Amino acid sequence: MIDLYSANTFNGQRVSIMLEEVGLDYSVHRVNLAKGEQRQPEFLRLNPSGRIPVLVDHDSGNSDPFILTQSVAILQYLAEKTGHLLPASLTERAKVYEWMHFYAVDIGSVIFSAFYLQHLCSDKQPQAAEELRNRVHDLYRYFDQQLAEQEFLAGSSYSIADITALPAALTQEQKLTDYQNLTRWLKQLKLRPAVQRGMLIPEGE
Ligand SMILES: N[C@@H](CCC(=O)N[C@@H](CS)C(=O)NCC(=O)O)C(=O)O
Repeated sequence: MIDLYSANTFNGQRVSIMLEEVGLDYSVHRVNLAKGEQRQPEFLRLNPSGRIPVLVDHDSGNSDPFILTQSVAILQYLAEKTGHLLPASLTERAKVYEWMHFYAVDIGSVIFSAFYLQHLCSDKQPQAAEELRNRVHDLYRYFDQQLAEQEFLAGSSYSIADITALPAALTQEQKLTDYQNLTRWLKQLKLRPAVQRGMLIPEGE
């Protein structure tokens, strides 16, 4: 059995899409970020950095429940645990990791920095936030080029690289229409039942 502590954000949705794709049994615990539940002592015992998502695997083979944070590491763990959504060959897997890191580091962290500058920091800097959002938009060009040559981000198979990129790109869909291949990929992936379910988990936020 798996416990997922999550909220309706890109990082949380990655993991819920993955759990829906691989079909493992799991329970969802919604963490209300607006109410600061991520800073409560019981949550900090799971993740001292006070952030979702957190996965607790009671069937890892270890004697204690196995606690894992960082959405991309969780996707990798679940792919290895189940044998799904990660290619068998070393070089094909390496391409999956290349696109996962491109997205999570170069795009995901910049999206967060823009949000921080616009909404969270005490001296708000909307112009700097806008520049970062433009940078993100430019970086999507490389995803578009990649998807012109192959069906999925890291090759001919759907993988955890696609799941890493999907939630944030889906919410930006209307702004990405000049990227035709990315748009084709988004339309294709949002038809997947596991993606549709995962994007709505946890309910209520
Ligand atoms: N790199 C981490 C980022 C986790 C993260 O920033 N989570 C956010 C929600 S998307 C959070 O819990 N923020 C709460 C806070 O900072 O108080 C991951 O991929 O899991």
